[in-house]
Order: sequence, then C-alpha cells, then structure tokens
Amino acid sequence: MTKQLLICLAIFLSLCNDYFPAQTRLLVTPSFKQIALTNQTVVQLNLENVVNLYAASVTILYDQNVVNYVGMVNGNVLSGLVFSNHTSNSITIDLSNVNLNQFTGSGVMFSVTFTAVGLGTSPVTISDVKLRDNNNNPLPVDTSLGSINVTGPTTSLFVSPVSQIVNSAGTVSIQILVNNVSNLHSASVTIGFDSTILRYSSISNGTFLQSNSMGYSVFMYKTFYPNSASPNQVKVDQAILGNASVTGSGLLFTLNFTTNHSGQTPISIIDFVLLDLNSNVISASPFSGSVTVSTNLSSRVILQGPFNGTIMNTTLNSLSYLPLNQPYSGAPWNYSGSESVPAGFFSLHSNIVDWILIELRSGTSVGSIVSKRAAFLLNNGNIVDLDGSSSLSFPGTVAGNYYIVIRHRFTLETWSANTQALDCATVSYDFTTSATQAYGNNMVLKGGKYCLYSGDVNQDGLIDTGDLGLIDNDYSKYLGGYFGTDLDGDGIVDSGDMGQCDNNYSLYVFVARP
Ligand SMILES: [Ca+2]
Ligand SMILES: [Ca+2]
Repeated sequence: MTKQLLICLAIFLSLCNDYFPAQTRLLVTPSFKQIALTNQTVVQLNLENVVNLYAASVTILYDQNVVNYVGMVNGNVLSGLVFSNHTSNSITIDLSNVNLNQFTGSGVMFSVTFTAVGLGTSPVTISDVKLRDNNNNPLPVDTSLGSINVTGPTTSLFVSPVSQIVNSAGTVSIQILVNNVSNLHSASVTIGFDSTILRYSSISNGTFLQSNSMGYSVFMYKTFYPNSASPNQVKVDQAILGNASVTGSGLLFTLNFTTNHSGQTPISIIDFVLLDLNSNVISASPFSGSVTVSTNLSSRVILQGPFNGTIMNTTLNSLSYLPLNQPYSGAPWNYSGSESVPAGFFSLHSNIVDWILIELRSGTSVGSIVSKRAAFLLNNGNIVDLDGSSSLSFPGTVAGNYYIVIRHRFTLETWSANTQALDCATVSYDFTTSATQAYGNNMVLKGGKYCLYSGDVNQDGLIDTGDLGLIDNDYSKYLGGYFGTDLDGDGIVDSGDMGQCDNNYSLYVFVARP
C-alpha cells in the first residue's frame, strides 16, 4: 500500500466522522436485572453520542403488577428543569436546560427507581422519546433500544393475593404458591392469621405436587393450633406418594376462611420446609400477605334543600357540576381521602345527587373519629360507595359501636341517635323514618320524610346570619355552578336558597351532638 493511499484513507475516515457522526442512542441500563420482591432497583437511561441537546421527553412503560415507580433523579446530560408525570404503568419525564446550554456527548439522562411488587417479568420499555436542540429542532435518536426485566427471587413461597380487601361478609380464599422450585417432593407450611377477623373453614389441595410426571397422588395432613375449633394457625403437610418430584411454579394449597369481624389480619407464613426426594432442604424466600375485612354500612338520609317531597333533585349532576374528586379536602372538613371517579362517571349514574361525607365516631372529640369516607348520595337517599350502587365500606375499620355522623357541604352536621354495632355484615340505618333516628331529634319533616337541615353554609354548627350573608353574597353575583350556598341544588344561587336558610334561622337550628 502506498503512502498516498494511506493518506487518502485517513482523510476519508476523518470525513466519515464529520459527515456520518455516531448514532445517537438512548439505552436502558442495565438491560437485565433480577431482584427479590419488595426490593428496589435503579434503572439508568443512558444517552450516547448526542449533539446540541437542549430538551428531552421520554416515556417509559412497565408492568405495574410486577414493579411500581418510586422516583427519578436527574442525570448529567440535562441539569435544568424537570417535569415528570406517572400513571399506573408509565412514567413520562420532560427535561430541559434553564439557560439554553446545549449538551454534546454521552452521559446519564436520568435514573428511575422501581420497587418489585409482584412475581414475574416486567419489560421496561422506552415507548416515546423526543430530543430537541435550543432552536426546537428535533434530534434523531435510535428508539428501539431495549428493556430491563425484573423478576422475583429464584425460589419463593408466597401468599396470593398479597393483600385483599373484602367489602362484604362472606368467604375469603388464600392461595399458597411456590415459585421457581426444583425437584420438590414434599412441603410443610404453617400459616398464621387473626381468628377474630377470619375463621378457618377448609383447605383444598393444589395442583402443583399432583402434576408429578408419574401421576402419584398427594398426601395432605392438617394440624391446627391452638385447637381445631378456633385455630389461628394451620400447618399443612404435603408429600408426593411415590418416587417423584416436581419443578417449576404452582399452587400448593388453597385456604378458605369466613369473615368473622371487620379489621385487618396478616396471612403469615410462620414456618415452612421444602424437601426434595433425598430429603435435602430446598431454600426459598417466604412472602406473607394480609386480608382487610371492611366495616359495612347501608345508610339513608334526605337533604332538606334538594328534596322536592318525593326525591332529591339531581340538577348538579345533569348540569355536569359535580366534581370528579371528593370536595371535602379543604377547610372546614380537611378530609384527605383520595375518593374520585373517572370522567363520564356521573352521566352513567344520573341518580347521584352529590358527594357526602360520613364519619364513624366512638364519641364527640375529634380524636374519636374512627373512620371517614366521602361517598355518594342518591336521589332516593341511599348513601353508596364509589361504584354508585354498593353500600358503603370502611376498609381497615375494626368492628365496634360507633355513631354515624353525616356531613355535607351546606347541611347541618347530624348524628345517629345512638351508637350502632357495626361490623363486616352490613348494618342498615335509615335517618328518614323518624325524627328520633337523629341525635336530639334534630331533623325536619318534609313530604313525610325526616330530612337533614340545609343552610349551615359555613359549617359552624349553627344556621344564622353568617350563612345568610354568604348566600346573599353569591346571590348578588348571580353565581351558577357547584356552590355550598346553593341549598336546593339547582345550580344557581338565588332567593329560593336565601328563603330556605332564613326559615331555618328563624327556627334557631343548631347542631345536636351527644
Ligand atoms: Ca352556620
Ligand atoms: Ca339554588
């Protein structure tokens, strides 16, 4: 090869670098990772060979049944403003530099932390990426870049579902599964639970050991602690009745319970031994679970203002004034619940009058509030859960004797006459049938129904000039919409609302508490 040819080749290669720069790529790093349940892992988004980058937007998809998004940390590529938005199975991150600096080279764009919530494999996929320079020109980037897989531990024994909420009295089934086991011949598993919440009823053999290639049947023996009549632990011994073993993942057995009382119980794997054909112990990681049995209440109230003598009007609903999120987050309610419904929900549930707030209280002090829920009031007076039809459930509330306290935007706080014994079996309480259903007989008769007083707009427990002033103020602005001063719920604040409040003022109406 001549010297001239070598020089030509060198010039050509240098031109290639100038005119065919290296491909810009965004890489999920590492591309594969294995972690145990409940552990966290960090995934980096590494950017290679970018030129004059000013802003970036990246969406990452994952399987929310396996991993959940925890948070993100900005990298060294774009150090400026960060906006992120995540749904149940995606995270979108927008980055840009504040001072119009541009980045050229390679580096970490950002890091995302995930936590493992379920066994299985989740892709971590870049679904959409947009890179721009400071003239808002798009920069080409290779987007078919890879994924990261997150799996559970090699061998595990786990309760499924990990957590479940039971909203009505009845039966509860718990599966005990083994994951990624090799040559399993026998298993002994002890499950513990709170027998005041769940009563053991039965057990059924799983399919995993029975799937042995020889078709041998499976021995199963149960031991109850402290006794068989009311156990809070069940030890289950299983073995293949022959010279065979199974490999893989599957169901060992299913435990069936009946709900006893509302509350929460762990479903604990207290002890376990997995053995192969040679009686060697197979090590595995146990993952326990829990069951929450809700306290359930079927209650009925009628609001004086929106009640026309037959039903309550649903004008706020039909005019699309009802908010999608519960409206009691601000003062004076300061309720932090996250109750919400999707757009379009109310048009499918046209019998909903309004959001209402229900407290279960053991006494009158603020500290006696045992549970609180925002729910829906139907035009017939029924208070229902967020599906628009079920009676109201209070997950995590232990069975007990509680006052039922009804609160609503412009309604006088009203208490049940007595405490009610509430539990997982639904208790009905109808305020509308008699004045004596409310503490202090504090209701008003209208159209044959006992109604909660309307007009405590400022929620100070008294219907008076303070409330009248607020209504008058909104009336003077000809306000239409979702307002606490609209006592009849027709979507406008006017003299009808004034008259309603004035009438209750003249009756000197105030809250009655035990
Ligand atoms: Ca008031
Ligand atoms: Ca009105």
